[in-house]
Formats: sequence, structure tokens, C-alpha cells
Amino acid sequence: MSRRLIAPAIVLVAAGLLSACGTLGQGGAGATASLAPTGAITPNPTMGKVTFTPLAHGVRVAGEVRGFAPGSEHGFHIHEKGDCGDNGNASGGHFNPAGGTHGKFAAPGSHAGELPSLVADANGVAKFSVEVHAISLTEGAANNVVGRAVVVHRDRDDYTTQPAGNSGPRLACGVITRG
Ligand SMILES: [Cu+2]
Ligand SMILES: [Zn+2]
Repeated sequence: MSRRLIAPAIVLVAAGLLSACGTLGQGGAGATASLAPTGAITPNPTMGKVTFTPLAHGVRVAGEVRGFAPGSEHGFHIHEKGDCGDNGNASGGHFNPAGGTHGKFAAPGSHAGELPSLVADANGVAKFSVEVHAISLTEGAANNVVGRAVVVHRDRDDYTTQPAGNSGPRLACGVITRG
């Protein structure tokens, strides 16, 4: 192989390494939350798994929650405290580092912790994958959600009632942990 061919190959490898480092620099590894049923209702088959993957701007939040009545809709949020005690009530209010009010996911001025409501399919399973721009996984950042909690509610979120959309008791809860 001549020098003319080797040089471009080295440039391509270097570019690949730089882009890999750039991705890591945007927040490092992802995070997960395993949602376990609370004692808010009995029986309570609600459970699920959520993954958080850092993006250039924001975080991809994806996963599934099962155990719902077919076709039902449920408020779904990131809550402030990473404590699922007291049937999820120990997780406090919606994650709100910017001082917003309760509203719809991605609406201007709403809580950073709003997520799109869960809607169960015919088997009672809700699957989701959404880009959330108001949060991060960045250590030390005000909008870092690691160490906070994901909460699933019994009722639908009206996106209007303060401070939590009148979405009722907390059916499932999980703390967001790195890795
Ligand atoms: Cu909530
Ligand atoms: Zn809210």
C-alpha cells in the first residue's frame, strides 16, 4: 500500500476516535430505573423498566410498564427524591429545577420531570421512547435526574391541576441509578 492510501485511513480512524470521545463527554454512561409496585392498591401488578441514554442535548427515556388495564392512561413523571417509600409518596413532587408549573411534557414552563403519559395496549403494556430535553445525566448539573425517582400513577394526568395533574395514587416507583 502506498503512503497516499495509508494517510487517509489514519485520518478516518482518528475521526472515529474523536467522535467516540465526544459522545462520552456528553454525560458518560446511561442510567436505569426498575419500577416496582407500591402498596397503593391491592393487588398491584404494575411494574416496569426505564432506560436513560445521554444524547447530545438531553436524554432518551425508553422502556415499558406492564400490569395496566387495557387501554388505560396513566400520569408518568420523574419525581424529585430518590425514595420510593410510603407507597411512592416519599419521592416528593415533580422534578422541577427551573421553577416551572405542572403541565404537559415538553410544554414551555412545565416541570422538567413531566414525561408523556403512559397508554396501555390491549395487553395492558405501555411502551415508550422519547427524547427529553429538559433533563440530563450530567454529574453536578441542576437538571441531573440520577438519584431521583420515576413514578407511575393510577389515573390520567389532566396536565392542568397543580401540582401533579390530579393523577392519583402512585402505582409503581423506581430510583434512577447509573449503569
Ligand atoms: Cu408523578
Ligand atoms: Zn409536573
